Amino acid sequence: MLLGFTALLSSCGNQGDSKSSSNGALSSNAAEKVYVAPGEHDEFYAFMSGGYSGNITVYGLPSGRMFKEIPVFSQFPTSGYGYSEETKPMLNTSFGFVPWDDSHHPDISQTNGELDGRWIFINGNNTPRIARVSLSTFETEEIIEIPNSAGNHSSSFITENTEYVVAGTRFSVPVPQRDMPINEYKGNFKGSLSFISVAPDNGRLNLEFQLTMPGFNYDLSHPGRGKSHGWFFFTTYNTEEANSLMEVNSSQNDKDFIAAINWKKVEAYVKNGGGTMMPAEYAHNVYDEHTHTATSTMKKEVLTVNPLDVPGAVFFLPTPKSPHGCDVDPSGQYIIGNGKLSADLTVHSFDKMIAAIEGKKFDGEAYGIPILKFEDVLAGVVKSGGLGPLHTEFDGKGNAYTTFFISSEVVKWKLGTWEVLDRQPTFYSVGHLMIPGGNSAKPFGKYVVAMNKITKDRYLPTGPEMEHSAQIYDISGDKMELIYDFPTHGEPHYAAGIPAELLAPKSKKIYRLDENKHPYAVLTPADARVERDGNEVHVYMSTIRSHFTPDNIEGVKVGDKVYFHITNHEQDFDVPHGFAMIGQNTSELLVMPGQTKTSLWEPKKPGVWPFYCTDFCSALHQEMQGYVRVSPAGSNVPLTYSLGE
Ligand code: RUQ
Ligand code: CUA
Repeated sequence: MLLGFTALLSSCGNQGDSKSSSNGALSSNAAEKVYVAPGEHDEFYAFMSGGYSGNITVYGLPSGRMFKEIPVFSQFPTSGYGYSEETKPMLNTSFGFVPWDDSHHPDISQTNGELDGRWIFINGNNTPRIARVSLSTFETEEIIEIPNSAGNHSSSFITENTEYVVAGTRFSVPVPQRDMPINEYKGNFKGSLSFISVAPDNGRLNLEFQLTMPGFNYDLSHPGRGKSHGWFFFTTYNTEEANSLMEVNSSQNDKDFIAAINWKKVEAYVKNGGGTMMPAEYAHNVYDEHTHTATSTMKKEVLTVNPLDVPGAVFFLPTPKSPHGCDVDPSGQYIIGNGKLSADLTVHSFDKMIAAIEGKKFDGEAYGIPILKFEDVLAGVVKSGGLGPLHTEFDGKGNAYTTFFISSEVVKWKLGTWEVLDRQPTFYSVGHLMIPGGNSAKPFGKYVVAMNKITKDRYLPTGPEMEHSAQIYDISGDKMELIYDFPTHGEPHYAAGIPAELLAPKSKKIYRLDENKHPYAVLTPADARVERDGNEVHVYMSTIRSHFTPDNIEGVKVGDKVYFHITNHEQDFDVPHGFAMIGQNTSELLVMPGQTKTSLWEPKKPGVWPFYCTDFCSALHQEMQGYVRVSPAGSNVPLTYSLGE
C-alpha cells in the first residue's frame, strides 16, 4: 500500500523509481556534509532569484538555511520597500508604478573574470528592468528600465570586468512601439540587445547602446571570458518569426542560432559617434544610501545600432534546436547551446569561430547577418542520453554539469572529450543549476545546487501550492552525491553563489547617524517636531529603545496627509524599530539603525488613533506606542506634540 501511495504522489515519468533508490542511498555521511552547527556559519552564500516573487532570496550553503529576502521589483511589506515614500520611486517605470516583476537571473559583479562581491544584478522579465543590489547593504540601489524590449529574459549577465550588464529581449516587438497588425510580425518586429555600462566606482548604470537585431526570441546569454572576452553570446529561438501557436510554429527549423556579438567592436563604433539616437521613454531609479531616498528620472532617448552598420561585429552560429541555455566555460573557449528539443548538447569552439570568421566561411545570411557553418564552429557534441537539456555550469576542474528538464537529471560531462561521467536524478523537472562562481573564470566546484520546478512529495504537503525545491549535490568527488534538499521561495530560475569569506566581512552593520543626509531626518530627539504645511503634516520623529519622540500628537484633521518621517537613533547592529498606524493604506516600515524612512497616513475618521513599533526591539517593546488625535476637517484644535507630559 505504501509503495502504491509513493508511486501515486510522484507519478511523473520515471521519477518515482529513481527517487526511492536515491533516497535509500543517503547516508549519515550526507547529513554531516550539510550540518552547520548552531551558531556556526555556512561556507557559501547562495542568491536565488525569486521568479514571480520579483525578489532575491539569500540562502546559506550547504545548510540550505534562508537568511533573507531582498526586495527588488516587488513591494515588500516586511520592510516597507515600495511602500515607504523613499522607496516608491524605485518601482517607477514608463508605465507608471509597477509594484511587481518576474526576476530570473542574478549575476555577481566580477573583476578579471572572478567574483568580486560588490554587487548582484538581476533582471525584471515582465516590465523590462535591470536592478543592481549592493552586497554590503543587501539593498536594491538602482533599477533601470529597458525600452524597446519585452520579456527581458537573456539578462542580466555581466562581462568579466563588470564593464556591462547585458539585457536581451525574449519577445521581439515593433521598434519603436506602434499600432500594427500582429500577423505582420515577420520581418518587421525587432529584437533589442541592450548594453548597460556599470560605473566602476559606484556601480551607476547607463544604457549605452541597443543592438537592433532581427525579430527572433533572444532567450539566454553569457559573456565571453578570457580569450573570448569582448564577445557576448545569445541563444535564439523562433527564428521562424512565428507569432501564434508558438509551441508548434516556432519549432519548425532544425537549427536556430547562437548570436555572437563582438561588443568591443560595437562599443568602438559608438564611441566614434556611430548609432542612431531614437526617442524612448524609460525610468532610471537610484537609491542614495546617505539620503536613504530614491529618485526616479525619466530618460528620453536611447542610442540604437543597426548590426549591419558594424561589419564584423555580429554572426550567427547554427545551433539545434530551439536552444535555451547559453553557457561559456571558465576558459572562454567553449560556448554551449542546449537545444530544448534535442537530446544532445552542442558545444561551439571560440577558436574555430574566429577562424571561420577570418576565412569568411559563411553559409548564407539572415537579414544581412552572416551565418557560420555549423561544422566549422562545432567543438563537439555531448551524447548525453538525457532529454530536454537546459543549463550548464562548470566546476573549474574541466567538468561541466547540465540539467535535463524532461528526464529530471543533472549530467556531468568532460569538456574536450564530451564524455558523460556521471548522472544523478533531480526531484523533479530541474531548470537551472548553480555552482558558486560557476559562471566565472574561477568556479568554486564543491557543491552544485539544482533548482527544480516541481516539488510534489519532497516535503509535507501545504495544499495545492508547494514551494519549489532545490537540491544540493556534493561534487568534490568523481561522482555527484545528493546530500540535501530544501524549499525555496517563489520560483528560483538562476542563482549566484559566492564564498562567504568574500562577502561577510564587508557586510554593513549600521547606517551612521552622523552620515544621515535625509532632508527629514532628526539627528537628536531634541529636534523632533510636528509641522503643518497646508493640509500636509510632517512628523519629524525619532525612535530609540523604547519610545517614539513625540508619542502624543494633537491637531491633525480628517483630510490631512500625515507624513511620519522616522529616524532610528540606535547605533547598534540589528536593532531596527518598526512603525505602523491603524487604518493606514500602506505597510509598516522597518527602520534600520541610523536610517530615516517615511510613512504616509491619510486619516479618515475623527478619534484618537494609536501607532506602535512592529519589531520586538526590547523588553519594553510593547510600551513602544503613541497616539494621534484626529479632529474633524475644519476644526481648530491647535497642532501640539509631546513626550512624557
Ligand atoms: S529560465 S529554467 Cu533562466 Cu528564466 Cu531556464
Ligand atoms: Cu521599537 Cu519595538
